[in-house]
Formats: sequence, structure tokens, C-alpha cells
Amino acid sequence: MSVSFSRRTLARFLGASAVTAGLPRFSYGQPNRPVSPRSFPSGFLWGSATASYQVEGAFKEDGRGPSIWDTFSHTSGKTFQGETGDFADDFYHRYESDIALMKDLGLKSFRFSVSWSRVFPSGTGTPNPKGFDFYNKLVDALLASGIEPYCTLFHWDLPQPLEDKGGWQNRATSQAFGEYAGYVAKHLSDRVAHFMTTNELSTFVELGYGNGLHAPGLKLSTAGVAQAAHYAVLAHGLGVQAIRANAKTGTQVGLAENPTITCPVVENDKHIGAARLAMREENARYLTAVMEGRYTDQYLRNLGAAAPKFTDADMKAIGAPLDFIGINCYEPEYARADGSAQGYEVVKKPTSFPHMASPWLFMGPEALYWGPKLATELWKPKAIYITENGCSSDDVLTADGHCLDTDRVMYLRNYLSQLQRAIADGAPVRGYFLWSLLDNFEWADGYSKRFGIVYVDFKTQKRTPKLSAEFYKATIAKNAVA
Ligand code: PNW
Repeated sequence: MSVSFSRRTLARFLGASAVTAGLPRFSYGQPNRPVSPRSFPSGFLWGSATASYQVEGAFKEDGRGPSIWDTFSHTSGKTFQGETGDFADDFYHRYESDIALMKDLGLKSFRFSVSWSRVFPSGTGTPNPKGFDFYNKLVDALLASGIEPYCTLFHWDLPQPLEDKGGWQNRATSQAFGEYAGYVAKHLSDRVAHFMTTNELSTFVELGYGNGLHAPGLKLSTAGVAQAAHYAVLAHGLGVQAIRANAKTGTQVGLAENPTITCPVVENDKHIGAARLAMREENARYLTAVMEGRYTDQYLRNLGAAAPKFTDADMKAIGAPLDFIGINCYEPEYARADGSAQGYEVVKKPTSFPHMASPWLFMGPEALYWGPKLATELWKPKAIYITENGCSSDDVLTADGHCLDTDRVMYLRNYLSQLQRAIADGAPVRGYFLWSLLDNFEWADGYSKRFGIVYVDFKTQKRTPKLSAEFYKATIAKNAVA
């Protein structure tokens, strides 16, 4: 009679070498089950992203003027417990030690944004060299550490004096943005090779001027929001022109947008076709307008009399060719073919759909596959960067000072696996910027939602890398999902 034991049981009693000696080498996945290598192309740009108002603090230093986020956060009832970005991560004074942290993680690049109000305290007119100098020093320090700077020109902190003249309801703001963008590009492009005009046109327009949850807190009519959206995309276009006119030859220009990412409910031809239609139409006001230089017929038809007023010259500027597009990707939408004239339906999520610590941040890793994939099929961009991806978690420090954010590691591992799949399928994704390096001022949520891979104690400004920082460091070192 022969009794058979599992190898693990044998190993426990006899020691592993006794089991393997003389036996055929056991290896998962060979020869019939190939394991995906999960690796990224060599030279893949691993980075992390932040934004001026969310990390810098130093709200009154070196001649900085007020932005709409100063006004909004100092207005009672607008942010979680009245929190503001007055001090935030104090990055303005701590950037050197934070760069040392980035270096330790192995980051190849860092995406930051310039505060318009530091450079032009009144929005236009005379620049403030002292305020601008912070970005000179930041860029120099990044380069000295071998980290490539990626610069966003507008991440929502509009100078208050421009808002006082109508903000994004006023075409003059788009022109002012062009002048500001040209100035920054002229003075940084000797060291910065990549510029993004705007960050998430759709968020600052829809939340700032539509539902009023973000600065400046307005709730405009349908026509009002459509016109503000037009001036915002126009600012992007005028920004591209100004950067091309003022920057060093070869400077790469793009934007960072968070398109609605419509994943097919089921990955078959019928639903994939619907998802492609949906991705174009659902983003008609922003990314589609930028990539095609026109508003879709359906978008204009749906708005009717509320459609924005625009000229051919506007659309030409808006649609100017870009060197890359940046996709901020957090959560999925799902599209299905529903047999309607439109050809798709965006499916409402059941209440059981899982989300991260921010209620809006649904967990759908396939968004990081379908986002780049559908954008590539629709618009054939020269290059794509994932300019943001990450999540909030209810992070706490353990008694011995660790932050074990297993849910963030789970989120990142699953999303990155899908990004790897998109690249393997041919999407031209050149880099990935994790949002965010540090816990920071999460807009209307104040400091109540933590997105960093480094924990920040906002009382002491002490930084503690989380488990997710260790995961990201390992991923970068292997150039494969860890
Ligand atoms: C993006 N929503 O914002 C921004 O670019 C970052 O500044 C921000 O910190 C990050 O994502 C995390 O929120 C969003 O409510 C803020 O749907 C809110 C929403 C989407 C994006």
C-alpha cells in the first residue's frame, strides 16, 4: 500500500531539500501555464504627482497673491471643518527633504504645479520674481537628484483678482492664462521638457461653477457652465500656443485631464463598440474637444440654446496638436450597448459597488486599461502619461509608528496590472504618476482624506512612508507590478 503526502506535508517533516532531491523540479506555470511577466517597457517613467495649493502652504510668503482656494477655504462651511491650505505640507520650505524621500523611493519623475498667484499675484501684469524663484529652486533640486520635473501650469488655484472679474466666465481669463503660461515656459523650459496646461478642466468647471462644491463655489445655469467650460478649454488652447511660442524648441506640451472612462460592461465586440462611442460623447465638452478641435454634433444638439458661443479661431486653438495627453484615472464608468439611437447607455452603479475612503472613488482597475486603450483607438495620441492614479484610505499609524495601508496596496496592484495590460496591447503609455507622494489638502475634504504613500502628521509635519511606499519602491525597482 502506498500512502501519498502532499509536498508541503513532506517538506514539513523532512525538510525542503529532501523533497526536491531526485524529484522533477516543480514550478508553477510551466510548461503549460505561462505566467504574465507583468513588466513595463524599459525606461518607463515612474513618478508621483502633487499640486501647489495642496502641498505648498506658505500662503502669504514672497509676495504670493490670494487665489480662489484661499477665499473659498476661508469661507465658513465650504471645506471639512473649515480646513485651509495655509500651511498644508509646508512643501514650500521642505521640498529638499521631500526630494530626498522621492529619491529613496526611486522616483524617476515628479509632477508639480505652479501657483499662478505666486508668479502673477494679480493674475496679469507685473511678474513677481521672488515667487517664481521657488520653482527655479525646486526644478534645480529635482534635476540635481536625477528626477525629471513635469510641470502643470494650472491646478485650480486661480488668482482671486481674475475671479473678481468673472473668472472662467470671462474670455479675458483665457488670455491671461496664455500670458502666464508663456512666461513660465520661457523661464523654465531650459530645464523642464514637459508642460501640462491645465489639470482636470472638467473638475474645476463642473465642481467650481456647476455644483459649487469647489472654489469659487458657483452654481451657474446650464448655459453658464457650458460657456465657462468653453473658456477653460480655450485657455488650454491659448496656453499651448504661448508655450510653443516661448519655450525652448522641442518642449513637449500636453494637458492632464480626467475623462469619464467608460469600460465595456462585458468585453465583447458589442459592448466594446458602445464603450468607444461613450468615451467620445461623454467627454465631448473637454477631452474630445481638445483632441478633435470641435464639439460633437450630439453635444451641441443636446444643449440647444444653452450651447456655448465660440469662433472657428477658438476651435482651432483648442484643437492644436499635442505632444502627449495626460490621463488622470481614478474610477470607472461602465457602458453597454442598449440598442438606442445613441448606441450606448452609461450604466448606473449598484449601491453595493465597492469604493475607497472617498465615496466617489469606486474601485475599478480596468479603468486603467480602457482609459488608455480607448483614447488610443479614438485619437491616436503620440504619447500618453497617466498623470494621476491613486486612492484615499483611512490611514492610521500603529503604536510603533507604521502605516499599514493594505487597501491602497491592493488598489495600486490591481490598477497597475491593468495598465501593464494596456501597454502590452500597444497603448503608447510612457509614464505613470502616482497621486500622491504626500497626504495633503484634499480640497473640500480638507485633511480628512489621505491620498499619500507617505503619511503626514499635519501637527508636526513628520513624514512616515506607508506600506504602499514600500510597494511602489519595489515596483519601480523591478519595473514590474510588485
Ligand atoms: C483630482 N470627484 O481631483 C485632482 O487632480 C487632485 O488634485 C485630487 O487631490 C485628486 O484627484 C484626488 O481627489 C478630483 O469628486 C477631485 O469626482 C474630486 C473628484 C475627482 C477628481
